[in-house]
Amino acid sequence: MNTVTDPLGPAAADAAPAGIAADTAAPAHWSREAVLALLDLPFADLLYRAQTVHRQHFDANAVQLSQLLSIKTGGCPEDCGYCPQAARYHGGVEATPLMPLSEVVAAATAAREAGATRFCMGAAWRSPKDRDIHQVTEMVRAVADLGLETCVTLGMLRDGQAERLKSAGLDYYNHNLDTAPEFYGEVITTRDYQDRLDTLERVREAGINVCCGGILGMGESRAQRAGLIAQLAALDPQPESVPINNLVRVEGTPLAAADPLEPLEFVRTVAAARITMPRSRVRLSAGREEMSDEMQALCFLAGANSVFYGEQLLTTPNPRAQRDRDLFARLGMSVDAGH
Ligand code: SAM
Ligand code: DTB
Ligand code: SF4
Repeated sequence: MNTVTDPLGPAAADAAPAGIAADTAAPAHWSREAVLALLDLPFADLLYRAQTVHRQHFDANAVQLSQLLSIKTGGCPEDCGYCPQAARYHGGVEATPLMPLSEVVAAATAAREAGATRFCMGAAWRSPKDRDIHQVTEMVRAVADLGLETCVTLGMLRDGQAERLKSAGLDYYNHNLDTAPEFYGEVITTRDYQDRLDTLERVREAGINVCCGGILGMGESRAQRAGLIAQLAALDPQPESVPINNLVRVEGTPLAAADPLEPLEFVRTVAAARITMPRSRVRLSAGREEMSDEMQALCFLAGANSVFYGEQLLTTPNPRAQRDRDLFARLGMSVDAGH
């Protein structure tokens, strides 16, 4: 089978490395074992396969840019072990009330001018109150009026709240599964996996696009990374956006001293996300500030085709826009409008 001389050329889609099924033979349902078998592949075989799948569904040289804004910061009652916004830890984040609409519009306007196409507003809530939803719907309308795609991440939703967001024109709701089910309780105890799945179901039923991913580098095993990817790929329909975060280790949080994930292991997991969710936007998310340009380039080769853009994530730093633009130029990548 290994007769293709240019593995990234157009013929690549016709051939797969020896012993690996072509994409057309990919299982409709990805078991955790099947995902683990991907993660266990020789690195070049895994990346070849991810890049092949990527090219079947996307322009491999284009990246979509989403910009984050924390509209309500800190003071959160939850105990997510990674999060600087949990009130019970001392993550150095000052709690602020919900941001006024005018400041949100100013930030979204600046994001659009810098080249972002999606604007994602995050709130440090366990779940929003109905009056919070009212204020967020005004933000969604105003951001949509600027011609940006809209995304919010507000925590768990109750019946009817997703519908109100949809009516305001919301395009995406971000709600992460974060890790494998059996590792979840090691990181978060104030809600369970089923709570997350229930909110995802409400979002889906309201007709909003789903943005759902996880965090790597929290001390999970490779098998547990496979468990996360298998859970994400089993969502039916699959999430339109899949953010893959590398843990930002924030002083004061329980995970501040977690061992950093080996960079190639992160790249492998991005490749597994691409192969198992071929039509999803796979977003290289938190943790880019500490990644080398070379590691990011490998993530794009593995099928990542979106990033969080702008110098701030929610409360922690992100690469400056100019560094990103320089990197995209060096890689010959263009910015695409996304979908
Ligand atoms: N409070 C809402 C919730 O948890 O669903 C929305 C905001 S929350 C900050 C959004 C996501 O950010 C979390 O689900 C988690 O995946 C990610 N996140 C938070 N802190 C992080 C960190 N230190 N490193 C990487 N990702 C992080
Ligand atoms: C996602 O998966 N990552 C983003 C977004 N969705 C909301 C958040 C990353 C937060 C990183 C830590 C911080 O800046 O507070
Ligand atoms: Fe609260 Fe969300 Fe942070 Fe968890 S991740 S502590 S729910 S803001």
